[in-house]
Amino acid sequence: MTDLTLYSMPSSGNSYKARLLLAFLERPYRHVGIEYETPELDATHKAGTLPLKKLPVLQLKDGTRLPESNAILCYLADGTDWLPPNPVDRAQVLAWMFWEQNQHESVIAVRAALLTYANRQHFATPERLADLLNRGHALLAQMEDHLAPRDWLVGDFPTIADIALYAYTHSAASKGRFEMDRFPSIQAWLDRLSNLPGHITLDDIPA
Ligand SMILES: N[C@@H](CCC(=O)N[C@@H](CS)C(=O)NCC(=O)O)C(=O)O
Repeated sequence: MTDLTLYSMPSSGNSYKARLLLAFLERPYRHVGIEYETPELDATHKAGTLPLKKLPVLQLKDGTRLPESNAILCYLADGTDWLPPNPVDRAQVLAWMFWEQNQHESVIAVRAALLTYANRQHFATPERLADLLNRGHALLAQMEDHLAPRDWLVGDFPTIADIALYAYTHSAASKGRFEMDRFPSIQAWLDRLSNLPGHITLDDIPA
């Protein structure tokens, strides 16, 4: 029996963030998978299950439903080693998580979605794809410079900033066709995170 229910989209990096932290924390939860472009997603919208009309959503024991992947990470990480208690370190973690949402996701994840989801393909003009590729490489270069002298984004241990950025960076080559060979420090950081005990892949969907 568990107190938590996660509504998540199996193919989505934002939903993967929550599944990944729950796995690292070894927290049991009920999983409700709702995929893009399905009648289940339409029904979920009609039922009003998603407070901000997007997945993932974490439902707590008292019925409270938390939206926004990075807010869910903050909630789950509170009191654990994944969110530092020091206010300065904590603010640095949040800074990377805001950057993930307002810079990285809107380029790296969007190009991957344009190349992956059938109903987005008419938006995928060569000009748009090229623009996203250039902007993505610039963002990845920023991460590369930051990670070159350190193992983790903030401090000496992995935090939820690493999980937030890992979610779409780990598939940037396979889904977004970004040239990840140019970024060896990012590759080493991805390997470090994927070698942590409890790591699951995007495709490890709970039954
Ligand atoms: N900022 C949100 C973005 C969530 C989001 O865009 N979710 C998409 C999947 S990645 C979704 O729910 N799409 C379904 C829809 O728009 O109907 C977060 O980080 O949770």
